[in-house]
Amino acid sequence: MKIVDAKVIICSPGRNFVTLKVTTEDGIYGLGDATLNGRELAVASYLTEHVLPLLIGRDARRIEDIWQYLYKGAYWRRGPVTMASIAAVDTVLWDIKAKSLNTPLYQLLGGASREAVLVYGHASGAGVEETVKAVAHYLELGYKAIRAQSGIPGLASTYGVGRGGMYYEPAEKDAPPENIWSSEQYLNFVPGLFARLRKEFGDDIPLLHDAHHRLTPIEAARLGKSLEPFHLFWLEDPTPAELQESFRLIRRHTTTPLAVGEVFNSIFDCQQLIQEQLIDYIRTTVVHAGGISHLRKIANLAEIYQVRTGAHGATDMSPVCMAAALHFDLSVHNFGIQEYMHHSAETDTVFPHSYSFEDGLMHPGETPGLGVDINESLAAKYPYQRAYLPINRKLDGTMHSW
Ligand code: GCO
Ligand code: MG
Repeated sequence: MKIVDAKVIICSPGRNFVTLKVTTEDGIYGLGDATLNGRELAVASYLTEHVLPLLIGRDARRIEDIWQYLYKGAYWRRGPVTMASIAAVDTVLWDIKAKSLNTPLYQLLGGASREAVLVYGHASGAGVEETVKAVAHYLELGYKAIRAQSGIPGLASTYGVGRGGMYYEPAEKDAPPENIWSSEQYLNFVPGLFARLRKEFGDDIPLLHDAHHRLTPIEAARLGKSLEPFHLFWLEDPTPAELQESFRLIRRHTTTPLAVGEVFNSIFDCQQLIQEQLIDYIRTTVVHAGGISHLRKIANLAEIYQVRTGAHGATDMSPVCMAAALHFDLSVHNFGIQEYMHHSAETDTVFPHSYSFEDGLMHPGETPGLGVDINESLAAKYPYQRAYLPINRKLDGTMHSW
C-alpha cells in the first residue's frame, strides 16, 4: 500500500491548526494533527522540507518501521518539533490502516476496555463566586469531573481564566500577552477557592486544578498539603518537570494526586517520574509525544507502576488529535481521564468528526479509522495567523514560567 501523496494543511478556524494528509495508491487517505501552539510553522516546515519527501513510495502499513525510520533516521532525537512531526505521520498511518481494514481505530488497539471515556471540562471565573457559577454550569451540562481555575484578587490576569463563555484560548495574535504573577498571592488564595467549591458542591464531584508549572517544589508541596482536605482528583503541573527528581520533595509532603506531562515529548521525559511513582497521572498526548505508537509505550510503562493516563486535550489539540486520543483512551487499560475543551463552531465545521459527548462521557464513534475528516476548501478560507502564548513576569518584572 504505497504512499503516493503527502501534504501539510495549515488553517486557522478560530485558532491555528497544522494537519498532515497522506494518500495511498488505493485512494485511502489518513489525517494527523501536527499543531504546536505558537510555533506552528516550525513543525509544518519540518514535515514539508524533511519528512514528506521520505514518505512517498513507502508502504503505509509499516507503522512501527516508519516511526523508527523518522526517529532514529534523523540522528537528532526528541524535542517538540521533531516529535509532533513524527506524531502526525504515526497518526496518519493508524488512520489509514484502520480505514483499510474497515474498522474504527480503537478495535485495532485492542478493542474497548470501557464503555466510554470520562472527560473533564474547564470551569473558570474572575473570582471565587464566578468560578462557583461556572462549576454549576458544567454540572448542568452533565460533566462528571471539572477543573476549576480562578482569577486572583490583585493580579490582573492569570492562567486558565476564560474570556467569557466556555472557550479558553490563551494564544493571541501578533505579540505574546504579558501576565503578572505572584506565587505568594496564588498560594494564599487557592485553598479558599476549593473550600468554597466543596461547601457548595459536596465531596463527590471530582475537582481538578492546574498550577501550570509556576511553583517551586516546596511551594508545590505546601499547595498540595493545603488542598488535602478538599481531596482533588489531581493537582496538575505544580512545578516545571524538567528536573524530574524535584517531585520527590513534593511527594514527601503531600498525598494530593499529581498530574504531569502535557509538555513532554517522549518516554524519557517521564521515565523517572513514573518509575519512582512520583506522579499519579501522565498527561502526554498523541500530537506532542510521538503519536499513538509512542503513547502506547508510555502508557504500558505507566501501567506497571499504577500510574494512569490523563491526556492533554486543550483546544490547541485539533479534532484530529482529539479523535486519536479518544480511540487511545477507550482501549488502553490504565486510562484515568481525558481533558476536553470544546472547539469553536468554525473548527468543528472544518473538521467534521464522529466523536461525541454525552452525560460527561465521550466516545470516538464507529466510523472506520479515526472518524475525523478535513474540509479542505473550507479550511482554505481561514488562513494562518501568527499567534503567541502569553509570557509571565513576577511583580518585580522577572520572567517566570507561564
Ligand atoms: C491544559 C494546558 C493548556 C495549555 C495550552 C498551551 O491543562 O489544558 O495547560 O491550557 O496551556 O494547551 O498550548
Ligand atoms: Mg495544563
